[in-house]
Amino acid sequence: MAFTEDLREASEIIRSASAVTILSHIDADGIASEAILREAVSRLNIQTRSVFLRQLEPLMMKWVPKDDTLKIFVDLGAGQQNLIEEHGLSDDEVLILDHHISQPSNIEYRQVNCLPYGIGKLSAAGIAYFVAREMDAGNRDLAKLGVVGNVGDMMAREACGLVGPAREIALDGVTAGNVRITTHDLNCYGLSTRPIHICLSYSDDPIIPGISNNPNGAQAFLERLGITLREPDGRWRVWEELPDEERRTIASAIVEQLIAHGEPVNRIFGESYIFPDEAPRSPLRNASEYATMLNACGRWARPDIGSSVCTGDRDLQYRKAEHMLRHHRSVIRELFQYILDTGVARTDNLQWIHTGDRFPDTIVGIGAGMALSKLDWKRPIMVFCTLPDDPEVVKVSMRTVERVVARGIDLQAALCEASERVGGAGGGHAIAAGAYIPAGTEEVFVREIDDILARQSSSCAENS
Ligand SMILES: [Mn+2]
Repeated sequence: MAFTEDLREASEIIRSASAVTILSHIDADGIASEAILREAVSRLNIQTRSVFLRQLEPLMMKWVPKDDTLKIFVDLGAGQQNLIEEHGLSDDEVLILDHHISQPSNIEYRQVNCLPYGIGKLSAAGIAYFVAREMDAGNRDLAKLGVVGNVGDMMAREACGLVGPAREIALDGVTAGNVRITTHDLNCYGLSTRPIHICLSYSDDPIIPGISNNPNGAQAFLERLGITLREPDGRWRVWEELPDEERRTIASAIVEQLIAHGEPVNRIFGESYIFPDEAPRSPLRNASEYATMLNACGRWARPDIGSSVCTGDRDLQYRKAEHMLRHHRSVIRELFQYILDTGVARTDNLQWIHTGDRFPDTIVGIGAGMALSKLDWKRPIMVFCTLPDDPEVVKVSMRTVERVVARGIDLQAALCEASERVGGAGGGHAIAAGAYIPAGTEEVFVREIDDILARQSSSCAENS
C-alpha cells in the first residue's frame, strides 16, 4: 500500500466515527498533532476528547478509556501495540498515527506510519496534517501546526530545513497564507524574539569563534559592522525585522569569521518558517520558538494550555503559556549553570553528571544539550536524574551534535542496547535520546555506553 492510501483510509475511519478520543504525547509535536486532529474532527461536528500522556507505558494505561469512541493514538502507540492489546482495545476502535518504529502485536491495528515508506523526516504532526488534509482540503490552514510539530521534533535540523513531505506541508502553509518560508536565513534560535547579539550567541551549529556562547563578543562584532542593536526607544531589535542589507552584512561577516578559523560555513544558513499571522516579536512568530512554548507547556504538565494556544487562544491560556515559557527558561538556565558549576565526569567517549532530584526530569535533556555547547562537544553528554514519583527508576538523557552523528554516533541505538542490558528501556533519535533504567545501575550503565560509543566510532572510521 502507498502512504497516500494509508492517509485516505485513516481519513475514512475518522469520518465514520461517532465520537473520537485523541491520545497524544506532551511534547511540541504531540501537542501540535492533537490540535490538528481536534480541529479537523470538530470541523466535521464529531465529538472529541483529548488525553495527553507523558508516554505510553503500563502505568499510564489507566488514562486510556475503554468506551465506544474511536481511540486515535498520535505521536505514540506504534511501539506499544502490545500494551494497547493487553488493555483490551480491539482493532476496530483504534487508529495509530505515528512516526516511531512499529512493534509487532497479535492484533494488526490500523496505522499510518511514515517509516515503512522510507520517510524519516516527518513528525507525527506532519502525518496528522496529511490525514486532516485528506479529510477536507479546507484544512490547509492547519499546515502551520504541522510545521511547528516538524520543527519541534528536529526534522529540519540535519538539512537546515524541512525536506520531502515535511516541506510540502510548509508549502501548503504558504498557500494558506499563514506560513512564510525564508530560504538562506540565519540558522540560529530566537530570530523573532531575541536581541540580535543574543540570537547570534546561541549558534552552536556551527560554533562561530568569538560569537557562540559569547553575547559580549557578539555585541562587539555587530557594533564593528555598524549595526544598531536598539531602536531609538531603547527596544532591542530582532533578526527578523532587520532589512535585507543589514542581514547580508552580518551574514557575510560571519562567513568570513568562520573561514578565518577554518570552520565549515555550510550550516550557517538554513530555512526559517515565519508565521505572518502572529504578532511580531512574539514567541509564536516562528516555528522553532512556537515549538519551545508548546514544550514548556507540556513539560510543566499543562499540554492542554499549549493545545488551546494552537487552536487560537490569545487571551487567558496564552498568558499562562507565556508564564510557563518564562519559568521554563529560568529553570533550564539554573540547570545549565548547575552542570557547568558542578562539572561533569569524563570517560573516553562521553561526559556525564547525576543531577539527582534537583531538577524536573522533563527538562534535564534540554539543559544537557545547552551545557554541551560550553563543554567538549566531541563527547556526548549524559545526565541522570531521579523521578519524583518513583525512587526505583532513574531517567537518562543524552545529547550530542550533528557533527558527531555524522561520524557514526547513534545515541538512540546506544541507549537502547545499554538499557536492555541493565533492565531498562530507551528510545529517541541519533542526536538526542533518553532511557529509564533501574536505580543503582548508573555506573554500570556509564561503562556500557562508553563501550558502545567506542564501537560506533571505530566502525564508522573503518567504513570511511
Ligand atoms: Mn514526535
